[in-house]
Amino acid sequence: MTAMPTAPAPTSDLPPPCLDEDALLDLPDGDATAQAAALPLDTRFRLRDLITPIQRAFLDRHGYLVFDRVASEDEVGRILQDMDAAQARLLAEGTEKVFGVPVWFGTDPDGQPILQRLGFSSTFSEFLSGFVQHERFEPVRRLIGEDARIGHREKDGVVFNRYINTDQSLYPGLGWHTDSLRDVFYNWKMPGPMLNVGLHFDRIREEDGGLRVLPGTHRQSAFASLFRKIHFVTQTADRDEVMVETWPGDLTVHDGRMWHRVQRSPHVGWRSLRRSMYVPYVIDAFNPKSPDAKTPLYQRFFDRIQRVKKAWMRWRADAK
Ligand SMILES: O=C(O)CCC(=O)C(=O)O
Ligand SMILES: [Fe+2]
Repeated sequence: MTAMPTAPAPTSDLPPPCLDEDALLDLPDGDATAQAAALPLDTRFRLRDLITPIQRAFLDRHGYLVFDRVASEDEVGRILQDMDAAQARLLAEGTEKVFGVPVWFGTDPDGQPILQRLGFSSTFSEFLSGFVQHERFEPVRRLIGEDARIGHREKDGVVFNRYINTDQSLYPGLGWHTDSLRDVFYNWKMPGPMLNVGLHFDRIREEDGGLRVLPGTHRQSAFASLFRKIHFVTQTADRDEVMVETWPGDLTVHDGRMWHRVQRSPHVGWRSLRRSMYVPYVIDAFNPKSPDAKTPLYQRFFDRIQRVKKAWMRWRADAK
């Protein structure tokens, strides 16, 4: 049996250099807007003590930012190790929901259960909990709001994802969606501005599938943000989509109103593994979930779909 790879494969290919902003830190807004507009869509930025005028302008214009390897190789390895431990604990305890949010298990290439989506993951790892609160992320937190905090026990908490392409993967990719739809379901109000912060654990090239975004769609009408595509159903590539190539430890910030998807890997088995983690920054009144929290309606709906999918895949595998 092949052991699940905990640490990412060593990367011999280094990312292209980040944008050199040393001489551009005091740009007036108008100049920053013009410079950001002229940058290629795959520009990689360096996370500094402050979000720079160009970074702000790029985010305003396109709806996302990619920060070069904010987590070290050791940190990436340690978080992945703790998520393996969380998987073992969830399996041993037979846990199906954490704070009311369903935990998704698929089947790995060796026929073993594999954790594919875990909400509130920072409550399973002291290291992860400390890591997401590290001071290097202060500029990101303040970009969201002076009073923003990490919702370890709010919304879905820190969400850890594993995508894998196998016969019985519950989660090989993710169709087009905006994250604001979730807020519509949580609060019953139209999507307002919100930023989502993701950490990426694997080297993902264009040909490996991975994150695709539709730049500028965060500025669309609320109607387009709900109906431009069919949420989580439409999978087809869009002419204007941009592939977000990642190296382990990269951080992305994206506007929750922007359309994005995760393209399924064309590889199968462990080679297709892709791991990401999303950190919720919250500005609303403190509203932590209790261990016996009710499962939100939309999650019950998705969970039902996932269960049917799992039963169908099992039936198909047995029929072979
Ligand atoms: O895995 C990713 O990078 C994206 C995940 C995502 O879009 C989501 O969970 O809403
Ligand atoms: Fe998303």
